[in-house]
Amino acid sequence: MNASADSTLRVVRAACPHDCPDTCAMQVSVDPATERVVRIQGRAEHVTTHGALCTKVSRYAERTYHPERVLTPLKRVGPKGAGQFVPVTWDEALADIATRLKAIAARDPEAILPYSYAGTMGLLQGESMAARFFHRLGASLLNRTICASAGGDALAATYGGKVGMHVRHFAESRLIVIWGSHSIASNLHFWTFAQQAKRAGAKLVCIDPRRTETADKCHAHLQLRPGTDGALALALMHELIVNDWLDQAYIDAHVQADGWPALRERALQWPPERAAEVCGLPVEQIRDLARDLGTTKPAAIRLNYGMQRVRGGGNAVRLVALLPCLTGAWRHRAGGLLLSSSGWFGMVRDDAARQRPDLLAGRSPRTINMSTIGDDLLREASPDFGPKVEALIVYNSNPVAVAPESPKVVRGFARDDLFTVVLEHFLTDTADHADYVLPATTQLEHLDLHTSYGHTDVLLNEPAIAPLGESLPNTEIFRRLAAAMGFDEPCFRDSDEALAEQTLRGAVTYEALKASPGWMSLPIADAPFAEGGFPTRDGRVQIDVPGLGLPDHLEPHESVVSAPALAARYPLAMISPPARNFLNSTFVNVKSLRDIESEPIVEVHPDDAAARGLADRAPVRVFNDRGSYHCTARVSTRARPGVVNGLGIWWRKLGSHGTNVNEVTHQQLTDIGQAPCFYDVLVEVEAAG
Ligand SMILES: Nc1nc2c(c(=O)[nH]1)N[C@H]1C(S)=C(S)[C@@H](COP(=O)(O)OP(=O)(O)OC[C@H]3O[C@@H](n4cnc5c(=O)[nH]c(N)nc54)[C@H](O)[C@@H]3O)O[C@H]1N2
Ligand SMILES: Nc1nc2c(c(=O)[nH]1)N[C@H]1C(S)=C(S)[C@@H](COP(=O)(O)OP(=O)(O)OC[C@H]3O[C@@H](n4cnc5c(=O)[nH]c(N)nc54)[C@H](O)[C@@H]3O)O[C@H]1N2
Ligand SMILES: [Mo]
Repeated sequence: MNASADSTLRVVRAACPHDCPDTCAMQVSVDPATERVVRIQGRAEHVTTHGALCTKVSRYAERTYHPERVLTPLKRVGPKGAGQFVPVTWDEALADIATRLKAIAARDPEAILPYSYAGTMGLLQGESMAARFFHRLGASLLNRTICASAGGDALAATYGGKVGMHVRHFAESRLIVIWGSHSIASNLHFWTFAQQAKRAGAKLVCIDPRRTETADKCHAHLQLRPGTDGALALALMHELIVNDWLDQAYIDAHVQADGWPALRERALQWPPERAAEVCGLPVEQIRDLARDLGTTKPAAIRLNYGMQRVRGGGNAVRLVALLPCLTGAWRHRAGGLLLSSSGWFGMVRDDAARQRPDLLAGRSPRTINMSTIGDDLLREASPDFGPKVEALIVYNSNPVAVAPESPKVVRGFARDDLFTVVLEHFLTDTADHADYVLPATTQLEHLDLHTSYGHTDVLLNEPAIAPLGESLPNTEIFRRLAAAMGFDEPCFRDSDEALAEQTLRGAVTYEALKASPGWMSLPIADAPFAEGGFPTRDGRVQIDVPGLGLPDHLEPHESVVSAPALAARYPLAMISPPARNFLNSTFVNVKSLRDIESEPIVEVHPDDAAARGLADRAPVRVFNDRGSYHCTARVSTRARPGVVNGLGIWWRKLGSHGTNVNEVTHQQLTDIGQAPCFYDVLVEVEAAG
């Protein structure tokens, strides 16, 4: 882009890197006299961004220029976890790391484990050079399940891919069901379209155990018991069937023919009275929602990942995803469902060229599930497990804060016989446990390409400024590590530009993207499934799936129904959705944002607080057999009776008593996708001195 007309500032095309469905198009203004970023704004012409950024990212420069940025390689000098380091040169750090990794790899490369998630969603600074490095090494593979694999795999099992409605068409819906999403906090740019629809007369319904600010602004709020969405979906199907609100022609043409009769029988066992009991909802609310879904056109569901962090999360997503197929809502472009749009990008992404799985050269290393890192770091070698984990290389993630059952994660990271390297911007709880911390660049300092899981545009992020201090892009750190290890394949010398060229193909190439305003849209029909054509083998929506069977409601792992003895000791269900001004554990150390959140809190319903003698704003301890989380009680009807909301995800060291909400979560997995069950937890709360 050219310098803007009214000033001497240099304006650079950028993309928000964060793990959020919105993936905003941004422009970064740099003062050429000082080479400092002075402003970050949303691009007005980008349809979903429409010129607006969230509070967090409009302060991204505060994060980049934060006085506590790690700007040189650091070597640990104190005990693990103490955060005591001295600066070292890149040469010294890389040589020592390579020596340690070579010694382990000579015994067994699978004793080395990468650990990464979506600190940046960038295709280059995520899994590109890093993936090549670990493939060439033959390190253990990581199953990246921590967020979305229950719902994502369930959606793919049903529709054939992670595909759905265009987010912009929600503006034309007459009914919007916001299901397991606090959109104002975590999908703000969808909320804009929902508000447009509301102003045009649409009805908005929220399904969430917490009375969020989003729920406050909807016409109806079904405040169900956590982990009971599958039961609700079955009762909705029951009503669609008995009231003849099905679109039989759509079902006959586009729904798996031998799956529907069996599911129909199952749904007929779920009259609204039964679901009302299981979900803890008034039966009228279920009937009303069924009537709305069955009789309003176009009707759209914004499903989100909040409802799949429970044992039955995968099955529940399958059931919810079937609803718009039974009513034929897909016939209209403003009808249907959106959980994720990430599957559409397969048409332009060449992941094999970017990640080079061929470098495994016939080896098939074991896979470790990132969601059980607490247990897996504490495991000894065994025939089932393979070698003990001896080295861990962490990038784009803060597992000590975000992984479930953190007392075990901390013990694992504190192991003296574990060699840990962390690529980071800051000394997070995880970096504090590293042998080496390597300084990484932020989004303002590196090149990247972005796809999205909430819209269907590919975005370009050009570096606005040079790397601060001695920081380097993840790609360059892995390039240098590869050289230090003696990996001499030419692909380890590919520049970021070359990686960008190799990553895209077909309708969106890097060349074309560079010539664009900063984003390009995928060619996808307005109403993609109006005439069926789901990306399944036969083009039909799948109900009875090999290996999964028919979808059903599953009780949570930890509930009064499934675990009555445990519930007698720990009677409160706990969910831990994000605090609005943090992005998972990112931004907790940005003071202006932390000041808005003020302190770690747990919301407790007035009845539950009274029963325990808890006063509003009193210090409390949230606990179970796994750990104890110290925070402040907010006595509030934002919590449902019997459910407490521990808003996440604080850095342990910035929280109370060095704890956060993952002290009490567990490592049991979901029904589909081997994901964590962060919102399927029993606890007790007591006043703390
Ligand atoms: N501000 C902000 N935005 C974010 C994030 C953030 O940390 N902060 N995180 C980003 C990431 S990584 C993700 S994955 C997405 C997450 O965003 P979402 O997919 O929307 O998921 P959550 O925020 O986990 O939960 C959304 C809502 O689901 C509710 N919920 C909890 N349990 C249940 C249940 O059993 N049933 C139902 N129906 N609802 C339930 C929660 O109370 C919460 O209000 O947001 C992204 N955007
Ligand atoms: N109790 C509870 N726990 C949860 C959740 C919950 O709702 N409740 N949500 C879960 C979900 S949905 C998710 S997605 C996970 C998120 O877990 P993570 O993916 O670990 O996300 P963050 O906590 O944001 O940590 C990302 C880190 O990456 C770093 N980073 C960012 N960009 C770069 C870069 O370019 N290079 C390098 N080297 N580092 C970078 C940031 O500084 C930050 O410390 O947490 C999960 N944990
Ligand atoms: Mo996530």
